[in-house]
Amino acid sequence: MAKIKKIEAREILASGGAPTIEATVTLETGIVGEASVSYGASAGSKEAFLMLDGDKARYNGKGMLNAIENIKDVIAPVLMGQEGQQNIDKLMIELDGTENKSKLGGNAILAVSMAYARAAASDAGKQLYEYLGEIYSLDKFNKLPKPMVVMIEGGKHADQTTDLQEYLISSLGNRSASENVRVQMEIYEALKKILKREGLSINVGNEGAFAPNGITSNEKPMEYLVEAIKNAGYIPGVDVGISIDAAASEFYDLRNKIYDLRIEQRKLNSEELINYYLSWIDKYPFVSWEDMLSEFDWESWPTLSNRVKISGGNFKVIADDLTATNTKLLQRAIDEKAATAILIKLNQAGTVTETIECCKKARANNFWTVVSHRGGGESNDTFMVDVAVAVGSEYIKCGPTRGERVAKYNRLMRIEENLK
Ligand code: 2PG
Ligand code: MG
Repeated sequence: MAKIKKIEAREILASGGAPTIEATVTLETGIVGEASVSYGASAGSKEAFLMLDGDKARYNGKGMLNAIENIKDVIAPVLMGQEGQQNIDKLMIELDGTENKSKLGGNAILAVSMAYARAAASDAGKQLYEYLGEIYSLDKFNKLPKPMVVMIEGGKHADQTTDLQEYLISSLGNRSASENVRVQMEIYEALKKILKREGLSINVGNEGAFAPNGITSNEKPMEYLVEAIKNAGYIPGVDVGISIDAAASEFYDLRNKIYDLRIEQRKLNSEELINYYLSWIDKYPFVSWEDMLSEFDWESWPTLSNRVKISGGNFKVIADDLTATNTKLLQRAIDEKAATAILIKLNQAGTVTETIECCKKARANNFWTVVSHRGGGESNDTFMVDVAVAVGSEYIKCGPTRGERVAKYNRLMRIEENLK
């Protein structure tokens, strides 16, 4: 029996130096589960509500004491003596009663949901990914997710770099998880040498990827990545490929329906932007393109997906801000053929159950899932890796360095060892 006896919550620091919520759930058996929530820098508008205090006298308004109070005063009394992940999540969703968890805060609800999952998993003597697989009746996985590693970052994750937010290396082939991680890190080192040679700084951004300023075009980083792959002794398109996350909502001027590519001093409409992207297709071994268009430009997404296909682009079009780990939005993307893959972030959904349900729907419709870290406020928690393993995700997306990022790859390698 995994009945809840006690729920505690507190502020701890996330990667950006502002607080996040850590929750501790104690079961009647005395078993304890702890978890902390991550949140983004370039968050989409459809995500579960991130409740911040807004009190400028504390952490510039970014405190989370109000959300924590909701856990202690509103959520905890209702959950006492309750058990079962789906039941716990449902009770919190009902208690909140809003579409986007704005009453209690998605951060409050998710912290409890994740901490309960940890407690229940250890109560059952199971690894978290095993527990998730069992309670959500997921198919047994036969492969581990591959790393999709942010190598160069710009946009909102850095200062004065590219307009596009992320340039990533995605593992290909049949290497083990630990070998994939090794290959990625060797490419990261090779990239460092190239950037130094080019006179660019090797400082890192929010996600531990290089964030050199002074890059003159949005295409340049892809040239560096291809060179880095080769210099490290690997074959582009065979051992690893390239992914991009444009995070295009961030440079979309909603009023004028124009994309503003600042470093190239170009303002493009949707059609022009798509043509600009398509000119890259034959030059680079792409694995995926994420959020290449704004979440407020839905009608252009099917055009992009279709034009990628007819241009011979054999890679995935990933929706992130567009779908926000929300099954209704995912359904719309499926119906309208707006994308072919979905980024999965626990805090976009706001409960473990909704996150997994979204992954299941994606899988049932042949969409890839890519479980992702967050930019601005990543916690040290590795829960996302267990989700990725449990749902048989194709990739996990995470930065290459900084403690909160390497923790994810370390968890993946430990899981691989467990499975041997
Ligand atoms: C993204 C994420 C993670 P953020 O857009 O995919 O890289 O960024 O968490 O800032 O939204
Ligand atoms: Mg994204």
